[in-house]
Amino acid sequence: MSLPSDFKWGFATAAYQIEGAVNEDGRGPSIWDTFCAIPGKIADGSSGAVACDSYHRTKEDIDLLKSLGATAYRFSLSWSRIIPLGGRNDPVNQKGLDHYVKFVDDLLEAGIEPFITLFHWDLPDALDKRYGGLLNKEEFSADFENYARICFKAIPKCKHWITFNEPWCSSILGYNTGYFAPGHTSDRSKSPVGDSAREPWIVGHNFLIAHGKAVKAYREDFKPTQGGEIGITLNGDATLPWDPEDPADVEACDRKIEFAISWFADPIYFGKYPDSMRKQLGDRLPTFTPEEVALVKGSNDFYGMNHYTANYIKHKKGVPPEDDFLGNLETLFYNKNGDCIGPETQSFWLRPHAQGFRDLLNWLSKRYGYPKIYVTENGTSLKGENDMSLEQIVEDDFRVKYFDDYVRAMAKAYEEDGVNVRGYLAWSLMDNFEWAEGYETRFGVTYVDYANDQKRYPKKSAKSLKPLFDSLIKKE
Ligand code: NCW
Repeated sequence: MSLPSDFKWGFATAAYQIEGAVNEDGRGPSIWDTFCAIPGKIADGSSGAVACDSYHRTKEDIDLLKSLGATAYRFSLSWSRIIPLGGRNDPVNQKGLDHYVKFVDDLLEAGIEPFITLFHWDLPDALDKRYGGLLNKEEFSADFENYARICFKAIPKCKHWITFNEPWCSSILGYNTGYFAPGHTSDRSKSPVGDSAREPWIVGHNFLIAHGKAVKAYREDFKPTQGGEIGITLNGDATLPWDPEDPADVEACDRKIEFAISWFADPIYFGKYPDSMRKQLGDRLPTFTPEEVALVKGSNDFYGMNHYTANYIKHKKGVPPEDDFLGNLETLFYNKNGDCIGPETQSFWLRPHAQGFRDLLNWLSKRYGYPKIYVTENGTSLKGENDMSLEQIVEDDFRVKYFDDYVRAMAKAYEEDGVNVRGYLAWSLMDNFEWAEGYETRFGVTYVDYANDQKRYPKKSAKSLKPLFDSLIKKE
């Protein structure tokens, strides 16, 4: 079992989850600032207003990364720090941009390669209010391209760009279930525009067009001189049939992945949506114009994979409701024989099952022709961690085992299955604002004491990754 000699590994975070300083140096509000202010939306009533205070602690964070041996760090830029009102005719906030330029310089000086995510869910609020934000294809994609160009130009030293993080989450959780910002649901008493049978598919389409435009801009105007690479990060769970003897359940396993991953990846690799989605959604799923196909098809230099969990899949009989987004199936943690997929965590959607990681790496590789893959997120929360003493928290053997199992499954996929995986970023460098779950769920390899000046305490898992990767990465 091994990994290639140029394999990069490290940790990942996102701006709104760690930075805090939401009113400083000219930053404008994002849809998450607005969403957090609505009572009942965040489990503990919190927000990212202070978070880990990373905006003020860049040196401390880089020292931490260095001490853990990381060779790469994935973080996101806050669009509303760089362009507070978001749009292509709105002013650029030089202070916000300079913050990231310096951060990248400091990372490189520490020998850590930056992987920059341009968008990790925190759309400038002004764009949502001005023209409906992600729902407006022409405006959103033009504004995103403009924002991306400003970042490419200002940060030529970054060689790995990710356009969007998990567009599935922004589309489905933001425009169907209402669990994430901007919180649209079908319930028109709660959302004036809410139409969860259509909006998520429109938003997904608009992400693809905006991705295509940013990639085209990068390839034409920046890549020739900067020599970097660009891709998108998609999330998706591994699937196992609830009843392996039932062909309908077996078929539903692929459909589940198609509705999560291929929704975005098929247009990027093949120029069209999956047949299973078209069949169920009909004309509620937008169609690509020939110009859009040309823009989107072939627009990944690498595939960014976020992966956490697996599910047993049971086909549902009958016609699915119009607002179904899973593909007419149920996701379960137990199968027909009562076997459990994996132990509980603090996240209702996450149960470790490392073999699923290897299986999904293979599924993606076969479908998309063995693309270069960066695992841009992988990690776990831990049941009850928030209620433990500090002494117990830092002894996070559960998380150590999670990383050990998952990283070894990935190394097997590379060595034995020919999967072209080239990097791994563990989620997350530190505990942070876990969106609708607030601060109650901790994903960090570093404990953050929010009540005491955001002091950081590396857990056992933080220190477990360097020896693990040292033992797996081939020496030159
Ligand atoms: S919440 C979420 N996550 C976590 C988050 O911290 C990170 O920013 C994201 O990239 C860890 O990785 C991603 N994913 C959303 C999962 C929610 C699933 C809900 C399904 C309901 C149908």
